[in-house]
Amino acid sequence: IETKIPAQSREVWNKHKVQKFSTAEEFEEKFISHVEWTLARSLYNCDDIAAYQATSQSVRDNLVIDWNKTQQRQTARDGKKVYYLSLEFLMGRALDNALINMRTDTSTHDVGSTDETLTKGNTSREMIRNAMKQLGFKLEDVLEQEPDAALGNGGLGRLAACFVDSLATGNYPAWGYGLRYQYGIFAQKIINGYQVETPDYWLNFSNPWEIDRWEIQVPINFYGYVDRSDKEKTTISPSDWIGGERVLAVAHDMPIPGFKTSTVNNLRLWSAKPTTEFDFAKFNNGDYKNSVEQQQRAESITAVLYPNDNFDQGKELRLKQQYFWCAASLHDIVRRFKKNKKPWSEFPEAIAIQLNDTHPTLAIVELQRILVDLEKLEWHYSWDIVTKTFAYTNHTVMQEALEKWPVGLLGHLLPRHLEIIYDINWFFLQSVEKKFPHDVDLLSKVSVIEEASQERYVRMAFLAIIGSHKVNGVAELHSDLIKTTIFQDFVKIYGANKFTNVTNGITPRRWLKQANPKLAELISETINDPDDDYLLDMSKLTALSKYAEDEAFQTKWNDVKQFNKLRLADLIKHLNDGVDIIDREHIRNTLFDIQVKRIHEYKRQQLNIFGVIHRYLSIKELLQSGASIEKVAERYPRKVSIFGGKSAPGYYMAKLIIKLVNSVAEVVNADTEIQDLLKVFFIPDYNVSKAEIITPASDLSEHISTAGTEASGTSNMKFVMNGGLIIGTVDGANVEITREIGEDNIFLFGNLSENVEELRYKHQFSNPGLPEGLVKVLNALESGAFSPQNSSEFRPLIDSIKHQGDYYLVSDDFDSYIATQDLVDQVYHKDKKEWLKKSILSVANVGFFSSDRCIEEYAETIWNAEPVKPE
Ligand code: Z16
Repeated sequence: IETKIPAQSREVWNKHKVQKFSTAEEFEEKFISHVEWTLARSLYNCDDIAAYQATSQSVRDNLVIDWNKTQQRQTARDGKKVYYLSLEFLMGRALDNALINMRTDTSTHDVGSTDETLTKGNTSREMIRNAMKQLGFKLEDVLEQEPDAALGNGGLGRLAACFVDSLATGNYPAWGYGLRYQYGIFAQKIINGYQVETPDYWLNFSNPWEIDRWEIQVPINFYGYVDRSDKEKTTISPSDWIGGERVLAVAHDMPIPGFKTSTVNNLRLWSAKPTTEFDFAKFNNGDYKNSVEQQQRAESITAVLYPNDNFDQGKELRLKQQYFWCAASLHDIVRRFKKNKKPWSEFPEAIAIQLNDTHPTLAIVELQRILVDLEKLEWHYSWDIVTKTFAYTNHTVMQEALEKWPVGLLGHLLPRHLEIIYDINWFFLQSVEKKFPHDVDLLSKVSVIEEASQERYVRMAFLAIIGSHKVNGVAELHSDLIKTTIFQDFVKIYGANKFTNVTNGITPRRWLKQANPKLAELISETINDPDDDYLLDMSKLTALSKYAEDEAFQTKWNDVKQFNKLRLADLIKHLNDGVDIIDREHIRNTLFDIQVKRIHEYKRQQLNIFGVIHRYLSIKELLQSGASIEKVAERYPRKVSIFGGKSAPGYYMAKLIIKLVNSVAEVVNADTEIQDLLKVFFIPDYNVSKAEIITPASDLSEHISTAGTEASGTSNMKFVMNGGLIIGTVDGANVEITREIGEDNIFLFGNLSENVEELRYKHQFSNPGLPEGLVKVLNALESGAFSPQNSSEFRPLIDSIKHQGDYYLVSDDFDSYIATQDLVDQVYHKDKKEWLKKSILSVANVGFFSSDRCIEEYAETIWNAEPVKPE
């Protein structure tokens, strides 16, 4: 590797080579120097926040050393590099994760923990815990100071975060590319039962995890026009795209440590800033204010994350974000490639780019533009390089989520790119015409340009398919569905091999070891794996199976669950202004039933809350008929129903569902007659760090989307990994979870995806009569039982079922849902041993859902990339 430093100076550099801290002593020294020098504070004003900053800076110093070495190694080894383009990275907190992944493993097992809630065997984390104690701090309190990096909406963003963890753990030379939003997903407040959004200004305190690369600046252009006035010219040059607006993309890097490896990968996030060339024309005209406003416009590009999950809002600023990020990333990738002076034909052997949904589809167009306009390569030669480089992951079949941009808008913002899109489409349609002559219908169906209405649109998913060599869905059912529905014509054109499945996964480091230290400890002890190697090879968990019916083991297993339920009860009490709604006495015999995810009609939180209302009405009925509370408890044993999740700010129905949950909670929790048989709670501001407390505490979690609508779901995997059972529909990854853990260990219900279309069709003509139980629920709602001030408040929820075709099939699945919930009660309360057996067997067989497996599949079947292992 080249360097500008003269050879004779190297000795000096080597003599003063920086070193990682590896003992408690060395850490303490670092910590104090960061308090004094980096923070300019001292012993006298070092609070928990300062301690968090100093600890993070110290840990980061270690990571940066490995980061540098990793980058040098990966460059020297010259293997295929993988770039994961995602508009969202829902990282959560970094410090605890870094402590777990780092495992300096230098201080040989200095256990000395007084707090048994933490696991042993994790040397570096333990070492730091003890060192912090020496310094006068409690690690757990310090960890709580870190704000979540919430640069994502839900599943898609969290998936990207799990992927970068697994990429580093698997030693893949891989970078993530994204945007450094100043505001992450909004913080959710619940006021009078309604969601209220407040801004998440997460960079309020300096962020110790980012390394600002002010020297890496990429100019990005918008608007203007393509100058074709010179009739002599046969090609277009970048300089022919003139006028318009110019901003700079600045790089910020976050180190991504792998688990039990010194590989530290890079997550590069771009922020927008104005160009340094001051607008002299305006300035000289005395229009200083206007000139400054122009500059501020630049920064607005990376100001805020769009808060929609599974919905395309079609805003110009969003398109601007997408191009800004694609262009900056592509420029960066190409710059690094060119350093090697390889021929362009080798680009696809050197680089794989994965598109996380259609959000980065413009990267395809941008690379084609770079090759054709800048590098002056022939069109088809270029296009061959492009399609060999890219692969596209689809995450949804829902129409309202599929991105399409008005041609006018795209052409206004990116005039040259629209031309290239037209050319791509032209050559594509020619090839289709050749294969299927005179099939005009087919041509219009697969055209990148939709011309159905007055307004013409660019269909981004079609462009992504055409520009990629592989397209994958995220669970088997979903991957089958895209082949038979939204992309069926492309299967006809390209053949079925272009379309493949890679079932999603989650990182067991964060979602087991970090979130559930108690369970991790019990596992490592039971399967005799003191170094937690099972976190790298989850098939080791199958060794738990033989204890599934072992009573002593079941008791320990149950104790862990009890501990985690108490931990959640504490959180809920804290979030409920210190008022405890959960009966601590009976927590062991109270079923924790949890649904936490984005609020969306297709995810059917309304079915869940209708079920809760049904249970409440049934309890009341029994009591009114004279049954004793003990008798009622036999039929409806203790349950706490827990909800959490954000609604898109403009999503009326989702917001109404949140209000309904809170209204039901208010009535049910205040009803002393039912005693503690039923409680309902909505956890405000569900996020990654809350998920780490919530997930381990579930007895049962709900994954009850209308069949065929949830592409995969990933929280289902997290709950199973933490010994929770699932009630779910035959949808997304629930299907493979059933296959892996066994159908005896999951509570499935509801109609199958193959029948959805027909059921929907039927609703349009007749009202087949709603199930009796649901009618009771809707009547109660209509009567204002849960909205005394405004009895028509929940009318739209009722109408969507009764009068608007019940698109999400709540009425069709209602009875089967209630019956299955009854079955859940039966097992949980009448046969706890059976329940525990199911729980243990679930964890024993959850290994498939590690994102390590998932990344390996991408590497082998899509990227053709290999790990670069540290010596
Ligand atoms: C998203 O979170 C998902 C899909 C999508 O098109 C857009 C967003 Cl922001 C989710 C899916 O809904 C979910 O089923 C899946 O598990 C997740 O992406 C990761 O693949």
